Amino acid sequence: MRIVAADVVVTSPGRNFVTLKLTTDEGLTGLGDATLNGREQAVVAYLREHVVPLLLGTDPHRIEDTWQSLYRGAYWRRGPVTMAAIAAVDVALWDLKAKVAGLPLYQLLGGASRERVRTYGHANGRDVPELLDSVRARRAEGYQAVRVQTGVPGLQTVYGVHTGEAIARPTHRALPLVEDWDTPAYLRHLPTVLEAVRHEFGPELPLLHDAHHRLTPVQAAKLGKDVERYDLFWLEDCTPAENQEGFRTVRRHTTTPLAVGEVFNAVVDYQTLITEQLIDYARSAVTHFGGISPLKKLFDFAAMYQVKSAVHGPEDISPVGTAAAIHLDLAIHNFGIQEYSGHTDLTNEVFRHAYTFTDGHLHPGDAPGIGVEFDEELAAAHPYEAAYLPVNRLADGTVHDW
Ligand code: KDG
Ligand code: MG
Repeated sequence: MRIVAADVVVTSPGRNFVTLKLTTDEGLTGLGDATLNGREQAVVAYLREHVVPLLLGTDPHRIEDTWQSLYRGAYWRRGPVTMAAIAAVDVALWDLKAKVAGLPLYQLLGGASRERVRTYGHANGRDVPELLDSVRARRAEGYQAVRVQTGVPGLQTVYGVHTGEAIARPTHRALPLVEDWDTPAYLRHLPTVLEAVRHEFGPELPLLHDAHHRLTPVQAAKLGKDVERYDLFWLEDCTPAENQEGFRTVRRHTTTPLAVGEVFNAVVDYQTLITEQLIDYARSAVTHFGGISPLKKLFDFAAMYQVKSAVHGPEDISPVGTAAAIHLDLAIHNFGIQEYSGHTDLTNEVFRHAYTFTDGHLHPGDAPGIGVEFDEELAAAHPYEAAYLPVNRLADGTVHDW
């Protein structure tokens, strides 16, 4: 079997998604997600100009060899654009291999290690009453674990809070939305929010919170300590993790569980964090980490240190990337939780998928491959729209981590 076509399609059924479709001489197709929020066209060019010519005529069964040749053969290592492009190829090849076998992908990854995959959903509000309503709404949808984000008094727009032009949804306009940030105000406010949520919903509901890379290690350590009594399932991205050693300070001071990794794209990014057991959950996405092959290796490595999986699953991962994650989640032993925001009805029409969401849990379904069909005609009716993620500034105008 040979690859005879490799098409890269950008569609925007509400937001942009980049999809790679590989076709074989036997007429089989495999899909991969290459969406890099706010930088989509860079991955499109990387795939079309540099990767597709290398794939045509090759044997799609040679997944590891293809991965290694795209990674090592480029000489230039890592980076989100490269790794999103390689991820799309890797997932499309796994999709093809599983279709040839006539099996859902999780069967090729070792088979099911559980019946279904626990998820968490996103609750948010500009203030506490709005947040409490949002938690109620997520619970009514079936979620059994909830991430809570609120506005901060004195700030106009804060990460994770829908204010019309919402969270990780890029705004379709020429320049990024500018948000504001004040770390001391946030550190004072968050414990009062968690107090209100625990008071309303009791001690059992698993609660998560995302600090979105905004704190220094010592600020993160203080926050972790201050919120210990609210028993978070995790505190996410409490400090920028390129400085892996920074987590030593956080870990030394708090028993609040820590989750990190959505902006990482290689196993080595986690080396200190995992070998020193500085985190509890590894949060990379199939789509940004080079695909299923390296993410499986990461989780096997993490398992030796009792670190669990928590695959990144916001709206900006397409249903193709989501499906790939659910197959992996079902198969690995050290599964922790899966982030799941769901997609709009239109997105789910463009990407018809076999995975299902019931009682806060996902199942990949038993269709051969990853179980996603791409409606290219509908995709073409919703072309690319230029979009940026927001940027963050302090009161004096200094750019801060978003
Ligand atoms: O594109 C950026 C988003 O994927 C990110 O901001 C979402 O932090 C995020 C999360 O935890 O889902
Ligand atoms: Mg996050």
